Amino acid sequence: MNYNKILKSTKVELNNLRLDILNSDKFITSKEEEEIVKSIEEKGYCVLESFYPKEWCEKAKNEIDRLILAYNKQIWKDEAESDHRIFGADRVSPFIKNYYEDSKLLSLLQTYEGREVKDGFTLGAKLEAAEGNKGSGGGWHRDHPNVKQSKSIVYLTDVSLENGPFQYIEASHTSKILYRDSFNYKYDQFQNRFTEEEIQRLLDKEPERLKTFTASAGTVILTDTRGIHRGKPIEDGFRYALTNYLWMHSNIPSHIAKTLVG
Ligand SMILES: O=C(O)CCC(=O)C(=O)O
Repeated sequence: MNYNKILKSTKVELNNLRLDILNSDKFITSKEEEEIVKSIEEKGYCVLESFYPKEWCEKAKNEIDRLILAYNKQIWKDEAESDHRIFGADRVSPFIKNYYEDSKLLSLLQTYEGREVKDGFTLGAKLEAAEGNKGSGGGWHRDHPNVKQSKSIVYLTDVSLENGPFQYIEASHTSKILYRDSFNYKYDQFQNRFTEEEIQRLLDKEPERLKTFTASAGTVILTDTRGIHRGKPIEDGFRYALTNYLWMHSNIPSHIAKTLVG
């Protein structure tokens, strides 16, 4: 057993708890916001339908296409050449910067984390159906085993079961459930990548915890990607999305900062 890791993780957990208690209603301005934050706390996500209009989505989608050409050498692609990622699209597109700065989304996620945003960026991504793709994010994973990671994802195109929807294992972001699941389904509590078989073990017993977010363009998903998630492998067509990655407890880690365009 790695006692150092456990000690460090316990400290982080206690600090999370302290911030949750101290700041639970710091940025809340309405009952509606309270309900949204509660949903993220309990389930790990909240869906905001028709958050942006279709014309806005079309413009943002065109911006992604423009950036893919303009920053061709700097965009990240997976092995199957399905996932095209512009890390830091907000740095090179004023239109996308408006999404990064959306005050309502920022306020909700700040409230959820109990502190203010320190650093972050917008990922602009185009997914295309391609043989052997693993889906957005490269399969089931959590971004961190013991630190919250707030993200807001907006679909810019309609997303059906075939277009690589975001998927989430409900409530897998809370410490209590994380420890319970790792005991019940025999994986390490610090593990952040999961095989299909490991996830299937959980889903065989608790199939209702698999959430698949099919939705129309303009839908926003607020989520804590400390929970287990992935983009379902894309079978048909394409999916365009913008994702805000927010850090409240540190700056953007250096290995990610290196990938930002511009
Ligand atoms: O875009 C998605 O559906 C999921 C992306 C993801 O899991 C990631 O980038 O960590």
